[in-house]
Amino acid sequence: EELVLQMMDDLYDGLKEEIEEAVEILLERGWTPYDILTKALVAGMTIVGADFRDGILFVPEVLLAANAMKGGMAILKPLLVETGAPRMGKMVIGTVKGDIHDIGKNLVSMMMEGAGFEVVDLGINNPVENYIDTAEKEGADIIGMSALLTTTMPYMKVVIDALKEKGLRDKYLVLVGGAPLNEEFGKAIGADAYCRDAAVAVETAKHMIA
Ligand code: B1M
Repeated sequence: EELVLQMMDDLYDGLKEEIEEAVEILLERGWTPYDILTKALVAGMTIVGADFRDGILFVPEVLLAANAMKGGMAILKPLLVETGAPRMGKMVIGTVKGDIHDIGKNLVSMMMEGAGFEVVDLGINNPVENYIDTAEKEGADIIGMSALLTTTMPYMKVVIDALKEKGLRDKYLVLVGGAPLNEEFGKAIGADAYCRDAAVAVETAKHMIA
């Protein structure tokens, strides 16, 4: 669809209002929120990511793109987070210490809420205590961690090791995700599962909680 290609351009150029308008138009045309999210917004951000990696785009431009993406996500959020779904369990989720990427985490939060999970979002740059203290205080079932940097993903093991030390590891389902991770890494650090994307996070949580 032509509008989707236009959205990819607009996301690339960080045009928030244009993105918001296009999201509204696709909704009117009967697109599902999930398809808009994955086929337009996430697909567009993948192109931004490739050019960022290749030194064609720089941080200020990527920030604008991220901001435009968030504008689109804000419209989709209430639609993805439909009320009335049965309560499935509670998840504490955050991006790990040293890492400020939050778009993927926000997406996981939204989709988990949409699937009926209660979500406590810790935001970015979280030390061990934030995860453990909040999970304990909130009576959570799941701890979710996100990392987008190869330099911050090892911190997930620090959190899991701290859970083990405190004798709390088995109390929680620990799910991890983020672009640089893989199945093998998830196993190596002792997580219950690596989640490739937000949909997999929802399916995994449903499957393992039930
Ligand atoms: Co950054 N950045 N960035 N960045 N950035 C990456 C990650 C990078 C791969 C770009 C590149 O070089 N190609 C690269 C990392 C390289 C590496 O580690 N090997 C990188 C770098 C280097 C950096 C800086 C160091 C750049 C600098 O300053 N020189 C810096 C680091 C700052 C820090 O964190 N300390 C930095 C900064 C930034 C911005 C601030 C400009 C911005 C972030 C804005 C924001 O998040 N609010 C940014 C962005 C936007 C990106 C890219 C382009 C896009 C990330 C994104 O939002 N993707 C990214 C390139 C890329 O990933 N291709 C890049 C869309 C999102 C929907 O996908 O986050 O993967 P993702 O989430 C998916 C899944 O991974 C999964 O589900 C999500 C949805 O399906 N998932 C989970 C994620 N978390 C999960 C948690 C779960 C489950 C599933 O828990 C249960």
